[in-house]
Amino acid sequence: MNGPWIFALLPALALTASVGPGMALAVADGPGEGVYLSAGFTPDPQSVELAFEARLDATAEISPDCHGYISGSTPDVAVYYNAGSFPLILSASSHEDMTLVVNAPDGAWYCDDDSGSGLNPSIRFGEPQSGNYDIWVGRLLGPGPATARLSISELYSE
Ligand SMILES: [Ca+2]
Repeated sequence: MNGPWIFALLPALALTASVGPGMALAVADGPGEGVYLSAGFTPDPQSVELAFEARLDATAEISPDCHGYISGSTPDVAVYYNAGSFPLILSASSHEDMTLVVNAPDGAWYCDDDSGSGLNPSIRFGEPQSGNYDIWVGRLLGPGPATARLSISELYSE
């Protein structure tokens, strides 16, 4: 299920997570952002405003279960999460129909289209693992410029 570019990128992502923000090691297809969060973080939610060019078809590149066009091989936001007893809820909002694509610490892909409010994507990890969550927001309608607010929370979904 993994696209070839994912295999090529994994070592760079792991290194990036350990050194914090700065995606210079990764493919230059977006600014990327590294975030470290520990269970019980405040403020909650953590919001990240994203502006990106939707280019890669997640259905073709990642999994038939995934939808939307993502920016590229570099995640929009890479969250290193130190888990506790809370759930981890990743969601996004936009003026248009968006999706979420997440590669979780277990190595699996988690994708969603409309599980949040309205057409917002939302993915809830009930018993999240500690580790790196690579997160992309996808534009459902196709390639093109997009803006979205990504929300990282233990309490709320967009
Ligand atoms: Ca959606």
